[in-house]
Amino acid sequence: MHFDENKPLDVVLNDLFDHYRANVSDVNKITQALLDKGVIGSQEDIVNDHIAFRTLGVPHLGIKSFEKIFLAFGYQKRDYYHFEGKKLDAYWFSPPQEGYPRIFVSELRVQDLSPKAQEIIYKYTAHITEDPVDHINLEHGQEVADFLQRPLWDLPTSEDYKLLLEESEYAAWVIYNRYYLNHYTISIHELKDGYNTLEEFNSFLISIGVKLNNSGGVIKTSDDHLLRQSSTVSALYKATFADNQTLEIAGSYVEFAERSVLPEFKDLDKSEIRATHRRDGFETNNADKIFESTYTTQIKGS
Ligand code: OOG
Ligand code: NI
Repeated sequence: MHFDENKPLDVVLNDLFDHYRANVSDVNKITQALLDKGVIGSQEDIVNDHIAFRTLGVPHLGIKSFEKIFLAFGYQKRDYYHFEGKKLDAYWFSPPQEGYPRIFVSELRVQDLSPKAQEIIYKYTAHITEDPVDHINLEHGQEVADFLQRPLWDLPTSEDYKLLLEESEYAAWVIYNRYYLNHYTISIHELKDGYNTLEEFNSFLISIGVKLNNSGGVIKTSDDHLLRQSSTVSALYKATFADNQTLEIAGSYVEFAERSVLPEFKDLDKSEIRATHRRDGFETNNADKIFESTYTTQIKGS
């Protein structure tokens, strides 16, 4: 994906992707292998199904604050999802026009954590008493892009990080990685024959040595069978903490989505099928397992 840079949203999406690609080696590895095999002619041929962000459910840092950016860019807030065991809430946002990715934003239910975990999260975030987003000019793409790379709170100590990790892997991820882009998602159904089903695409990924999340099975399938998703497992990154300790921790990952044509459009000719004819939105049970792409159980497991 690459946008023309004439709109603030284009600048933001390009900048997010550039930083993400520079950090997550699986992104270039997969793109290069697709180029080498002639599946795509350039990186721009990859259709980005959605991008995802994680937030903390404390005043001024949750979805209600974060969403202002994308609502200003014309995104629409859609369905709500709840993840009881993981103590998360989420919404997805549909793009202002075709060709732009959906956005999935989740939020940690901080009030449901232990007093100790809450105390750690508030230690880093209590100084934020206004929505940080309110202080940026949303008409200025580069300003928004820079904001999304700027830490809003201090680096945690390794001790705080480890305490959070024991109780909520998601909490530990956000306290270190902040609003950093969590993943982008390759639309598998847009690729050419031989690569446009998740079974075929996953064999290709395995053949180039990419490790896949196997929580609940490698392919996560929605109840209506129309949305199928897989994802890589995050690499481990050497991270330096406020106390100068270093730990190997999870970063971002890559996702793959296959959206089938809705039953009412099943008789359309292949050449007539557009994005609007396919299954939209997300699925709680798929998402629940995809979150684990940054969890120690997936990273350390075989
Ligand atoms: C998001 C996990 C859910 C999806 O497409 O359902 C998800 C996350 O790991 O933050 O990406
Ligand atoms: Ni996703």
